[in-house]
Amino acid sequence: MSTNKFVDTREGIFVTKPSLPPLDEYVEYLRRIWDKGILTNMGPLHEEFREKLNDFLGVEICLPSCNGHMGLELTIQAFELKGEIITTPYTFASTTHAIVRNGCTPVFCDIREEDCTMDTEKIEELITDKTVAIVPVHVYGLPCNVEEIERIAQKHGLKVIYDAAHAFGVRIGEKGIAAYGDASMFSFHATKAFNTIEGGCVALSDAKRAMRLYQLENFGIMGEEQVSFTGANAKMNEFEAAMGLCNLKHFAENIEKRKKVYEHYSNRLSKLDGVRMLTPYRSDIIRNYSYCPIFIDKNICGMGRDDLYTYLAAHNIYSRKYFYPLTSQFECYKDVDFRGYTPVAEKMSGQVLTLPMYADLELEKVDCICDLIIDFLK
Ligand code: T4K
Repeated sequence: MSTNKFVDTREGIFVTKPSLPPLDEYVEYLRRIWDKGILTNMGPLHEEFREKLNDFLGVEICLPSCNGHMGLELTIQAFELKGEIITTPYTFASTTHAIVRNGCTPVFCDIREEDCTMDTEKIEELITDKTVAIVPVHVYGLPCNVEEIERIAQKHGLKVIYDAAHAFGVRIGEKGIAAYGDASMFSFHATKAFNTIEGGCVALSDAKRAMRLYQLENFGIMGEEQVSFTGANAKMNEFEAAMGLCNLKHFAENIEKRKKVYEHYSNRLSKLDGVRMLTPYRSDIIRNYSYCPIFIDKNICGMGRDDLYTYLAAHNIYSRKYFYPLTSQFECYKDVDFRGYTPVAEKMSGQVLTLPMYADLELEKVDCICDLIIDFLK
């Protein structure tokens, strides 16, 4: 049997690199796991991490999960949604898959050029009597227009479940991002600004739905002899919770480092002809600098995004095209006619290149990457 190799083992600078805590801090937690012999199934470190997350996100209920995707998929199930769900195709496979795997139909709303989030002016025209929810994406950690989404959802009686996979630690003014919508899913994958190796969490305020989600994460088991729901296995294990407890201590410092990297890129690239970077929809947003997307306008630069991607790769700089193609263009959906006209999403998807971005990326390396981009576009 041959296996696909997923993890990139080339030498070079990659789009991201996981933040790891000092090893001895992690080993301290490992000792606790060894002492107790509890490795998973909502053990003591899971519970400690859960409480820390509640405080950090400023929410009453927050449930860790084995990854962000299962958190989102099971949240849709916990809310018992059946029908059409308005979402955007400018996202990772997970968002659309979570909707489809629940037997719901995604209806694609276009995005805004300024920040690639859902264009709230286009939502209402997509609502029908089958619409049950909106699943917007805080893409790259840039918040959607949460006030407008809330207004529309209340007017039409729709649930709002945010794909906040990229948005851990983001704030809108005084409020943490998890305060908005009926639920928000955060991803703690190795490639994210905050990681638990694999992992994620869902913040939500409805205690009944939260209890359902908790049970769905453990096969729908209610007691030793009672299984009430067709759940899955989406529990975060103790090793992941330990990584979360360690990384949380270094999160603020890591975001400061990311900010420096992002601003360095921005100073050097954002004013170039034909190159654009994104702007949050409000000036009081505290960002987490999850990603560094730039958009290349071929009509102005002469060269397109794909040319730049190849050029950088030839210099061992491995950028990524997050998010190309749109999820609506995936092979697995080629025979499905999902509703939605998304020309802006298509345009942005054809122009985007996400540059290497991580806390320990040296500014000299950022300069080398910028020099290559500037030389290439000349
Ligand atoms: N919603 C949105 C909007 C999302 O973006 C995601 C995930 C989800 C939902 C679902 O959340 P999770 O279920 O994943 O928690 C990566 C991540 O696997 C995925 O979490 C992420 N979004 C997506 C945007 O990116 P790939 O397939 O591009 O990852 P991969 O393995 O190519 O890694 C990218 C680069 O990172 C590599 O070139 C090298 C570096 N890397 C990667 C890993 C895994 C490392 O240096 N060390 C590592 O351990 O999907």
